[in-house]
Order: sequence, then C-alpha cells, then structure tokens
Amino acid sequence: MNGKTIFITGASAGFGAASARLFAGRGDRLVLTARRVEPLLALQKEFPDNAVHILPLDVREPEAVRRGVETLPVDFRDIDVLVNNAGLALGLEPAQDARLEDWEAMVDTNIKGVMYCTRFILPGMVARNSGHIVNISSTAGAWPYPGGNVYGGTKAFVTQFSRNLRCDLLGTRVRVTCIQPGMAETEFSTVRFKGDEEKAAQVYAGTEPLTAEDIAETIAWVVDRPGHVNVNTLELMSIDQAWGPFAINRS
Ligand code: NDP
Ligand code: 8X3
Repeated sequence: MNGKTIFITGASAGFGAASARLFAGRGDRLVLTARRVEPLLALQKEFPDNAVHILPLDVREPEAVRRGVETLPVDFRDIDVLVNNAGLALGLEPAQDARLEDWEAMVDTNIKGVMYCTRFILPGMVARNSGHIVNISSTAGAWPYPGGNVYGGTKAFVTQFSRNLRCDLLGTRVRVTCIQPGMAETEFSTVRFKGDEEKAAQVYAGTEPLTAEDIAETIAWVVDRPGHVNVNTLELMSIDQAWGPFAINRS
C-alpha cells in the first residue's frame, strides 16, 4: 500500500479538517475522529477515491478510544502518524471567576484525550519501530496571558509530555513533534466564547491570523522530514502577533 496511515483527532473542523484535506489530497489513508459525525461524513465524501475511515468518538472517554483503535479495519490498523489535535479553550475569565466545569472540560480533552490516544496507539508504533506523534500544543503553553489560566496549563502539559515521550522513545524510530501555533482563525474562538460569533470575530479583527491550512502544511512538513530527523518543537505565529511587555501594577 502506498502512502501513510494518518490518525487525526478533532478532524471535524479547523486544523484537523485542513490536515485531513491535505493528506487525503496526496493519497494517504486517513482515520478521522471527532464527536460530530456530519462534518466527518462530509470530508469522507470529498475524497470518494481515498481510503478514509471515520471514527466518531469523544477523546475524553478512554474506553471509546481504546475500542476505536482496537477495532480499526485491517487496512487502517498500522498507524504511521497520530495527530493529537482535538482540543478547546472555554472562557477567558480570570481564575477566580472561571467555571470549574470549563476547567474540567479542558483538562479532560486537552490533557487526558492526548494521553488516551497516545497510550492506545503508541504500542503499535513501538512494536513496528516506526511512527510519528504530532501533538498540537499552543503558544499559550509557553507564554502566559490574562484569562489563559487552565487552557495554557493544559497546553504546557502537551509540550512537556511531548518532550518526555521522546525520552522514553530514544532508541526507537518513533518520532514526536510538538507544534505550538499562535492565533489562528478557526472555530476555536467561537467555542471559547460559547457560540458568540461577534466576540469570536473580534479576536481576529484587523489582523491576518494564521489559517488552518498554515497549520496543516506545518504538520505535513514535520511528517515529511527524513526518518532520522525529529523536529522536537515548532512555534509559529501570525505576522500580526508578538509578545507584550511585563504588566506592572501601580498603586
Ligand atoms: P476548532 O474548534 O476549529 O477544532 C477543534 C476540533 O477538536 C474539532 O474538530 C472538535 O470536534 C474537536 N474536539 C473538541 N473536543 C473534542 C472531544 N472531546 N473529543 C473529540 N474531538 C473533540 O479549533 P482548532 O482547529 O483551532 O484547534 C485544534 C487544536 O489546536 C486544539 O487543540 C487547540 O487548542 C489548538 N490550537 C488552536 C489555536 C487557534 O488559535 N485556533 C492556536 C494554538 C493551538 P467536535 O466538536 O466535532 O468533537
Ligand atoms: C490558541 C492560541 O492565544 O488564543 O491556543 O491561546 S491563544
């Protein structure tokens, strides 16, 4: 069989859907997961001649992830690339006002979801001595901002988990890459602001943000490096984004 088998979480929108299109366009086999089935079916229909397996699941449910991975059709079983992309931010309130339910949803999705997918897919990669895990972290995991509290914390986990995985995998041909995008226009802010499209649009107003396609191309680039090259961490931002000065409180 030609091409790679690529397992993408969060393929129903944003970076995941753009990556699915990019990889399908060049003939890779895809396993596409997310909670919403309709967008996954639509993606599958876009590529009628491709091997695209859709696997609706919630990454917060370890049994669903385990079952989904174990029962993949035989042609999709040997996963070459796992893109741990499913994730979300909920709210931008200061910590003292944040909703505990939002914090729990971010921890369960962004941390535990990455743990579950990795834990159930990695053994096959190690057994075949071949594979690549691409984890989608964020600039929010490296740089703080007001209201980033738990979201940034979950992405810091993704960054350090990626590095620690490489330590465990040294001596194998399994690669691990952590990608840290800055502001990119997807459904991300609409989800963060719980459906408030106007508030979401303000995040990107007057800027040229990163696009989902930019991130898909970055994922493809790290995957396409020769097998002896492991891109550890890759941070990228829009030309319209940079760091701010330290904030000072003056009384
Ligand atoms: P989108 O909201 O456009 O896409 C998020 C994807 O994650 C959707 O496909 C969604 O599918 C899926 N998802 C969310 N929760 C779950 C769950 N519990 N189980 C399975 N799938 C889930 O956002 P982006 O494409 O922008 O975000 C992708 C990743 O990139 C996230 O991890 C995000 O934190 C990160 N990121 C985003 C940045 C940005 O500015 N946009 C910048 C840096 C990082 P569904 O709802 O159907 O389940
Ligand atoms: C998404 C980027 O800056 O909105 O991870 O947290 S940011």
